Amino acid sequence: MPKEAAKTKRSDSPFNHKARAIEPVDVFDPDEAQAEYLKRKKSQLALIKKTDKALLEEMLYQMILGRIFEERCAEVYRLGKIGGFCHLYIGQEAVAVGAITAIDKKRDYVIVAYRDHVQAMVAGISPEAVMAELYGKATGCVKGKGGSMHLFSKEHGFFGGHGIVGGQIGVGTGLAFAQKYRNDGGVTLCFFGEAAVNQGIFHESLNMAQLWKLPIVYICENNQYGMGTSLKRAMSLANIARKADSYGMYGEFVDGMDVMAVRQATMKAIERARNESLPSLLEVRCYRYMGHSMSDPGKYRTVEEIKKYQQRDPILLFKDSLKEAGVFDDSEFEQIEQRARKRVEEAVEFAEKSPFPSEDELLTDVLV
Ligand SMILES: Cc1ncc(C[n+]2csc(CCOP(=O)(O)OP(=O)(O)O)c2C)c(N)n1
Ligand SMILES: [Mg+2]
Repeated sequence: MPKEAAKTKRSDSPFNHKARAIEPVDVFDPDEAQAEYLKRKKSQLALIKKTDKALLEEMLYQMILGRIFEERCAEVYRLGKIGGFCHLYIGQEAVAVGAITAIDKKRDYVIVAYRDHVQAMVAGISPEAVMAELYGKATGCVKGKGGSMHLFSKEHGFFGGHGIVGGQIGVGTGLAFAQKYRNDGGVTLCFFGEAAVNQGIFHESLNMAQLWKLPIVYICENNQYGMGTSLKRAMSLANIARKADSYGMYGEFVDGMDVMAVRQATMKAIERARNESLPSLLEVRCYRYMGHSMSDPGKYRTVEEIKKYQQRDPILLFKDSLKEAGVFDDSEFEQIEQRARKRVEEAVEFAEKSPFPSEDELLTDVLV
């Protein structure tokens, strides 16, 4: 061994993992939920005051519609109306609504994972077409052949609904490449869960996107859990926003319980993508209330933990702030909720009454 190397102390060595390991960041402390709620309300109020009332109403409506739609999905799933897997989004509504209301629907794209019902509706696919798709009916947005995990609509720039964890990160990067190649001014929002960040595709895609300056916003919905594994047990560096540094990319942490904060951060990232052709990574920290899918017994966390997050519920927080800002009164809230409830019932009725695809449709639009 050369003399120089022999002199190097073990703790100085770049190969000594103990010396170099970065401590995982304890990303959530449920006990701080209430303090966070009050802090959030203050900053949310400031953004609400700068936002148009019609847009605020649309955002609240979409969040409530998403919540009621998903609660109804759980009911009809248990009645055996929906086959296959079904992953609910309850608790995460502020992410889809905050981010997708920031896009230009005429030219931007959205691509997501399998927890996709609410994102699809905010992107413009009707609740009827989504519910019918879950029922496997011919009137669904994919003619009943995609089901819950594979919602899709070219007309709405909604490119799935993907069941392979992280698969959509590569496809989304390709969509942004196409937008840049065509120079059409479009931007892609690419959503994925925090468990997808450990996949190679995340790192390969971010590297390319920064290198080729692609107009994409990577939105990591960090709901803290994969199927049943908590982030803290599975990721060496749990501060996902910082991973953007590895690629020289802009990275930011966003509170996913705050719809206005999500919208604000997404608007800025879209601007960066559209005007400077630069990608961004947003780590949006949120929480899912339901199991991973409808068949999850949920043994990996406590009821108390869920209840603590529900104190910071994104819909409650938004309603509280809107009320305090004097935007809506109780009767207006009631009307918005009734409108959403009615629409969900219409969607269920539509799905119930719709026919299943006919036999001659069996092999059309199917790629194997
Ligand atoms: C490549 C791949 N590996 C494993 C699975 C099985 N699987 C389905 S969902 C999931 C967890 C993903 O969690 P996350 O990305 O955090 O999204 P979330 O479900 O929390 O929205 C796993 C491991 C899969 N579908 N694809
Ligand atoms: Mg997750």
